[in-house]
Amino acid sequence: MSALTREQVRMSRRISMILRHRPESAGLTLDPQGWVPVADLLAVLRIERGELDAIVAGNDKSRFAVAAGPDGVDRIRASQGHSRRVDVDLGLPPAEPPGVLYHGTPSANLPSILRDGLRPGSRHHVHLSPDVATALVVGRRRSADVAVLRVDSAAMAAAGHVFHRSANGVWLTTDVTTEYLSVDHR
Ligand code: HQG
Repeated sequence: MSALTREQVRMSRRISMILRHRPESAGLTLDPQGWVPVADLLAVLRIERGELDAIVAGNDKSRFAVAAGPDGVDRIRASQGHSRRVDVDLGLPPAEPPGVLYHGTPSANLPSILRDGLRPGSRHHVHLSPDVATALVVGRRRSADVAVLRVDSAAMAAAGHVFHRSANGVWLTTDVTTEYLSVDHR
């Protein structure tokens, strides 16, 4: 994977903001599954297709997906992470999760999480990581003092909770109640 330049990282953040949170700020409307025509996004960003492709390919978490629509026109969407205020259904099929998943969070959130469970907050889903290393990276976005929670996803799945796996490997579920949570380390 090629590293992005600073300018490309800045552009990538802007694309995340548009495709996950505020499409209207760029005059764009997402389709019900979250896609917009690539050409429309290029016009907003005033960049060439090659530059967008480099940003998509070099993105450290493969945040964006590009695919031809039924009409043959190339479209782009964010693979996960949309705000609840953006009415998008990615249409991901239910998936059988691994037996254990992880969630990294600032240690300061622990008392509240152990009382109320994991909530999706402003997003559509709670985001879970397949391993501790990934969970640590997610938590460190917000704090140097990170705790990692273990999620008993096997028991959740057995109890009928639905999981989805995003195109870039993030596990998504609606919420995680406290009975399925334990502190892996803090
Ligand atoms: C916390 C990144 C107190 C939760 C990552 C988290 C991910 C609670 C914060 C994606 C709580 C929400 C999402 C409760 C949850 N009490 N705090 N009851 N329930 N929280 O950003 O999981 O780089 O919405 O622990 O890789 O940190 O953007 O969720 O700290 O996939 O592509 O509330 O964002 O991807 O924060 O991260 P977020 P997240 P990108």
